[in-house]
Amino acid sequence: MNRTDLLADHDRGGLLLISWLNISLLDRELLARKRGCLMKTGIVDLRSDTQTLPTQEMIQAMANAELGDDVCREDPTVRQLEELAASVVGKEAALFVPSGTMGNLIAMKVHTNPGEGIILERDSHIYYYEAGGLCAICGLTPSLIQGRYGVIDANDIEKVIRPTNIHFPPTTLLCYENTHNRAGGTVVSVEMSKKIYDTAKCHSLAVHLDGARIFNAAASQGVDPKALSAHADSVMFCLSKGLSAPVGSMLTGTETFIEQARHVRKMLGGGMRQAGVLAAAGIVAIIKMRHRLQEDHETAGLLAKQLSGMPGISIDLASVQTNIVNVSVDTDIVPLDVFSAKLRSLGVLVSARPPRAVRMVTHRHVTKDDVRKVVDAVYSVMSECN
Ligand code: TLP
Repeated sequence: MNRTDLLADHDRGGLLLISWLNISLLDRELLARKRGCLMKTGIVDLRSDTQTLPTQEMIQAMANAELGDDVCREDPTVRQLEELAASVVGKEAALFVPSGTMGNLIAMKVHTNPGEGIILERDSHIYYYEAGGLCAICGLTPSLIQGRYGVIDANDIEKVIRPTNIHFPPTTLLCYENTHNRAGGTVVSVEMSKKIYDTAKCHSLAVHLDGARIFNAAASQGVDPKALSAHADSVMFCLSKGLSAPVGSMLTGTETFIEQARHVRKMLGGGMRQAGVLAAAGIVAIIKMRHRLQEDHETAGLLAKQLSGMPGISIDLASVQTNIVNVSVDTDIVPLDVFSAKLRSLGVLVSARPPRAVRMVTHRHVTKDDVRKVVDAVYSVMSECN
């Protein structure tokens, strides 16, 4: 990237605060890649599948999208996306929301009242990564269950439901996650989903599925996503992860639920105006991009196999079921931050999972050839530190 290019970006308002002299070579490469949308630069970015950039087809669809004010329900492209999203997971209706976090938050708010109790897996995204919204905004008290590979055992649900008693918050909602992010993209089977749902229903609980990566879950089992979403009253899924849309998630459920959700979305400031410009990319994500996810799973499997067994590295191969690989590092050999920094200097970006692991996520921009580069980089860091 040269100075002229940078200034051109500067003119567009994209890089106002970044001076040419202050950005590292790596940052320059990252910027170049972002500017070029899909330009390959040699960096392997495994931090998340949220790093995927829109496809050319998405950009075209965004440029041509028919628009209107979606707060007034006048954006035809958003309406089309919502119908498509509902049908793909077999629900009556859907709502386009800015993020997965907001989708989960709205679901909790609609299903519960402040002062009630919610059941979650101990490492679930809603509990661990969503800024405490369940307590701060919904006023819920969480009861946590330790899952196995992120999957709740239905028998444990009863153990955390408190009896009806003046001292306890009444438990009204159960949320589960498929695939489970922190457990390593692990999958809840159709059978387990049914057991969880049936048990929750025996106790009159509402059930919400954080299906940010439900299409990965479906692809890895070779089932229709509807087979999984059937075992939840509401389902959230993301368009902006492995599916490559730049922004947005879908919340789905009954018509009544979505009507209430639309109101809560407005309350939270998530009502968007000409959002069809984003929804257009979401439509391509659902129609096209979900069908290629198995490729990412194969790349992750290859990566995991090639890294496991390397001195100082360990991977639970049973946890590698979709596109996430949790890699444990012997921190007596190399501290985690040094490991990540050294990989970064070799052009491999990972996210830290302290105290002893990093996460590597495969997606559309990570090829099977890149796996070689990552394996060589890890080998080089471990040999240097040993
Ligand atoms: N996960 C992100 C980070 O927040 C960790 C990632 O890089 O994986 N549910 C699940 C299971 C998720 O993995 C995520 C995002 C969300 C919800 C929230 O989605 P966004 O980021 O759109 O709010």
